Amino acid sequence: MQPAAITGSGVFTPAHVITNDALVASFNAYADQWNAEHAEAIASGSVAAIAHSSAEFITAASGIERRFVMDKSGILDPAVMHPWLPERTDEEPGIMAEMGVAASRAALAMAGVDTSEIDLVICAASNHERAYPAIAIEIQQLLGAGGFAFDMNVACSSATFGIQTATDMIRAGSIRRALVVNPEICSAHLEWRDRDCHFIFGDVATALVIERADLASGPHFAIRSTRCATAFSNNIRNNNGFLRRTRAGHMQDRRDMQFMQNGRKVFKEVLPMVSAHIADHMAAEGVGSDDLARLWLHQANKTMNDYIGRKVLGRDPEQGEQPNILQDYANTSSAGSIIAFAKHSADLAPGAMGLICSFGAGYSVGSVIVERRG
Ligand code: CO8
Repeated sequence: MQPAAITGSGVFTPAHVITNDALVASFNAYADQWNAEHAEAIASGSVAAIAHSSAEFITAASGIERRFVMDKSGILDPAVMHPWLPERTDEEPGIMAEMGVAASRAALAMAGVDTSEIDLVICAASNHERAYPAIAIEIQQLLGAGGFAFDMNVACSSATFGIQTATDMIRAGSIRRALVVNPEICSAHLEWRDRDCHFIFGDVATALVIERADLASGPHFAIRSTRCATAFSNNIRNNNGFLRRTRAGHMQDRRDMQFMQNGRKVFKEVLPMVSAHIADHMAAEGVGSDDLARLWLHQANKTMNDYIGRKVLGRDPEQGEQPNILQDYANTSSAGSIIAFAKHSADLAPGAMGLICSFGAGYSVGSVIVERRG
């Protein structure tokens, strides 16, 4: 069996930033406008007025302070409330492929790997902008990579499930080098008109080069072990899909065609699932809490991460042991733990161990135990 290693990581960060204050100002203007337009119905009690959002609530409930998006003009326009991402011709690179290529180039440069040496591209993300041809094959073509490529979707856990898939292929000897790419345009899928969730997501793309450990040309992270698990739940759900036009009423602007969640239930049910998953994975690998120098967790909620950090380490994590990036990026679905890894791993000394963990819709949870080498 060939051991695998993460040899490069890259992050593409969109140019547009929305602070909580700017987000709340536009949401409240939208709410005031909607309430004025529906004043009679609100007065008669047939519809409820839309309540104002609050930047203080957002920071206290989630830890999020701002988010990057591909287009903020539409999101912040109370008459629009979604991003504008103009359609491209079939001859132009797609927007997801373009973001993925930017992150991939950074990861390849860090690994010192030429695109022609890549045998596999996985585009692992929560949404894909079309059904076919696969975004991964477009990324493969734009990069000039070899081998084969395919798309994967396990919502927030897409990246860790992608890492396991690539690692297993390297172990089995069917490939030597893989790119696992996570372009996430969460802003196009989020309901910006719903104050319960309008603050949660941002856009980004991340990429990892995973190769046979003996091919690594510089410092890298040996992948000691990966573990994935799923358990069906409707608490994070989206009912948009290719059967839409076959169903009466599905062509309307229905709320359940965007991101839906019961946040409180997710919080209560996912936390024990993730804590037990990590504990079992560590025990199976003979890794104790004292052996872990760093946790790169899924970036959904600061309180959630604080809780998981305490459970895994058996104490409050020290400064830098469990880096959060959600204050700057918000929840970027599958890319969150990889941004944390990319930005907060270079300082680890050889022999130091860390754990990447993602969790979310499905439910799904994926963990990867790595060790710094070189
Ligand atoms: N401003 C002011 N007040 C608000 C706001 C707001 N913006 N939003 C809600 N409130 C109010 C509520 O109405 C409620 O009022 P009341 O008590 O009067 O009913 C009160 O504040 C408390 O609301 P909540 O109970 O909803 O607040 P919570 O403390 O539970 O915090 C969170 C909400 C932050 C959403 C929290 O529940 C949470 O983080 N839960 C975990 C969620 C999570 O991890 N989900 C994972 C989803 S990501 C994923 O799986 C990927 C999916 C696929 C990607 C999709 C891409 C878009």
